[in-house]
Amino acid sequence: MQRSLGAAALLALPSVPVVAARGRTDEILRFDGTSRRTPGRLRGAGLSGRRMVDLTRISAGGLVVANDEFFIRTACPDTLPDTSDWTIRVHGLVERERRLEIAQIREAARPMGTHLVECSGRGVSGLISAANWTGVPLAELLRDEPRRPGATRVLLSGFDEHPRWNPNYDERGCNWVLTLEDLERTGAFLATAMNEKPLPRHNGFPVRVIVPGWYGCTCVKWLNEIRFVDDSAPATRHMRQFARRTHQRGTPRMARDFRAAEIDLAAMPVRVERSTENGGLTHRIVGILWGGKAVTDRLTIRIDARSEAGIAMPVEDYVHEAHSTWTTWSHTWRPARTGRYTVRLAVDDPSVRTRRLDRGDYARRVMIERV
Ligand SMILES: Nc1nc2c(c(=O)[nH]1)N[C@H]1C(S)=C(S)[C@@H](COP(=O)(O)O)O[C@H]1N2
Ligand SMILES: [Mo]
Repeated sequence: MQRSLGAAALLALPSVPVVAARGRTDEILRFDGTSRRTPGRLRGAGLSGRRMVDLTRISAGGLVVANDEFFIRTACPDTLPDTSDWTIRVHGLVERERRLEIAQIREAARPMGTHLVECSGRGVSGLISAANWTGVPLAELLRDEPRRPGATRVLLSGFDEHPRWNPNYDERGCNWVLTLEDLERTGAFLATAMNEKPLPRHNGFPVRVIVPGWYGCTCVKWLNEIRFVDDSAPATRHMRQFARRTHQRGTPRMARDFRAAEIDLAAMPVRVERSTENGGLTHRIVGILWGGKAVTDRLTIRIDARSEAGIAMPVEDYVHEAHSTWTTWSHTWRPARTGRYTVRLAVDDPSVRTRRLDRGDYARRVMIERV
């Protein structure tokens, strides 16, 4: 039985169709909307610089995305100053302002585990990746900071001075206000390395924030400021722009009215593998599963034809071992006829919050031309 495309597949898998040895034709069917932009390559620069991951090629062996393939949501500003003596300004409601030096952070850095980052905007198009991170927990760095009364939160901000930007279109600036409790609870950390190598420039070199389990818009790159604030701190422009995408109620004016920007459990299909076995066609839907606060074994799949709704069935093949990163799943499928189908996943457990799945954000369509 073919479980997935095998270990080294993330880089090695050629584009469709694949003609395999021994006369057997294997074909990869893409879901709609997969190939609109060239995945795997950095397109554009500065604020509009993007690199999508080619989710069609994700396999059980490629679940830690290599540094030159990890998604990029905003490329490094051309104006980034010299990084050799990078410092982070720690100020606001503290006894004494100070500069946290990059050398100090590197010295304390250690493995932080594998964590997934997803852009709250466009997960379907490949702005999602996971890596092994190295860094220092923010709670540890800030726990003993002599602070002034009322300092309950920190505003984390990065360098975002892009020489060219279009205020009508580009979202410039990245910052987020987290409570000191959020830092402890999430294990938010300052990352200096990704997959045992220094952070790539476009992923925040020399230092970025990773908030495990929260959307990418909280994971500030090129971090240069930590400001202690109190409960009256306003929400930033960036936070308000991301209010909807992080499931806030309306667009809160105050940071304290923002809820945790948590990634709910979610899953989506990424490809259909078609092979000829014993003279018949076998379809296998392969997908990814990520997010949430606990692992699940209640993933279900529903496949709707244009004129006929399917019924939810337990997904056949997956092992969900860690909710801090993603995993693959697969499911055999025998489409009765040709046509367009919609595939959607759900979790058959009312105690698990799945706002995006419920809303149909990750429902995807595929065309079946042969059965
Ligand atoms: N300084 C800065 N940090 C940033 C951003 C940004 O534009 N500027 N974009 C954020 C968003 S919206 C996402 S999804 C993540 C993406 O991280 P990546 O580009 O390393 O994949 O970075 C976040 N950090
Ligand atoms: Mo994002």
